[in-house]
Amino acid sequence: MTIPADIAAGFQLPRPVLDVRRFGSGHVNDTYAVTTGSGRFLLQRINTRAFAHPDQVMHNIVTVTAHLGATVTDPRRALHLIPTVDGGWWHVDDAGGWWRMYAFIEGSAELEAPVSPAEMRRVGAGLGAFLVQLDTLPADRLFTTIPAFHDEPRYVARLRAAVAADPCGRAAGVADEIAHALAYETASHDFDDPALMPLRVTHNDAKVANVLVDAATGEPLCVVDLDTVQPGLAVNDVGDAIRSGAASAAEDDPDLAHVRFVPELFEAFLTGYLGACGAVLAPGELAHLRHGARMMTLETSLRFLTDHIEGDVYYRIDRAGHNLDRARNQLALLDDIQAHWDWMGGVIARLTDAAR
Ligand code: GN1
Ligand code: MG
Repeated sequence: MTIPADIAAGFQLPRPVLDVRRFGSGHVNDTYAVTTGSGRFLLQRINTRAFAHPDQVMHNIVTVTAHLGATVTDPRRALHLIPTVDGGWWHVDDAGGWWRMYAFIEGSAELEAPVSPAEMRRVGAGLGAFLVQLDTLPADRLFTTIPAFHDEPRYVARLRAAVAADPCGRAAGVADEIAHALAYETASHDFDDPALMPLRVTHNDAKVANVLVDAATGEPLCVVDLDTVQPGLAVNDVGDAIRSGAASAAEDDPDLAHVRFVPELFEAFLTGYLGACGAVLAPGELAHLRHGARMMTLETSLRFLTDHIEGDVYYRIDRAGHNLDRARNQLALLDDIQAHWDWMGGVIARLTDAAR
């Protein structure tokens, strides 16, 4: 059994370590807050089921944090890795677990739906600034640590394979949800053509909770949870922010009467985002912003539903049926995004004209 307090001792920390406790809301990695005599730190175990090459994940994080750190003077505006006692960036425990540590960003807050329009505009500004900062880091400097991570036709195929294998006998009970998700199969091909948009260094898990804001002023501080940073499409980051932030409820709210797409939050996000990075985006990216929202909501629908059918093997769950609740919630949001399709196009045309 690995004790996080022992692991913490493997990093270059001020002594003594006073307290180690679970922290945060991630579904994949394990995160702990480590309190020392002078300052707090964030200790994380990388989930090697999700990330088969943790050394490549760490290469990407070291590269990106160094690039971001070089452009900011306020330490709260970039993540800082803490080296191990022997000068590396990660510690492998006796059980083969991979651990890394960051300085804790004090006085920060993590947002979760429902957020306010002012908050959503700041999330947009924070994510747009992140894109601008990383525009000067060539995507081929990073490894693709999760191949085909946002390849929706592959997630459609995986859902079909899970239904065919049906390892837990759950498929018949979710026939309606399966049909609902598969009704969006055509949309899953929206980004099949690689010439549509440039590959950039993108976050790939850009939900609003991953844009830390100042707890006192609400200003965006820093984009966190960099494990999935790899070559990708900017519009998928836009889509993740919209599905997680322009929604009236958290992604696992089981009461579907709560789940709505919130038009003013979509507009607030894009106002902040395009204000920060509109000048840097390519025409193909500007043309596919709303497709990103549909694509990422479809993706979470497919992945949560597949995980439910496969027996909850990927996402951490806190209750029976949690992944099914998540899937139903995201499908309801997907329908409401689709219902606003033309409206979204009008808003994007207006905002991109204004940015020109
Ligand atoms: C996972 O672990 P967390 O919460 O950062 C997942 C994302 C999903 C998200 C849904 C590596 O992110 O892709 O969008 O859950 N990360 C991975 O909340 O699979
Ligand atoms: Mg993540």
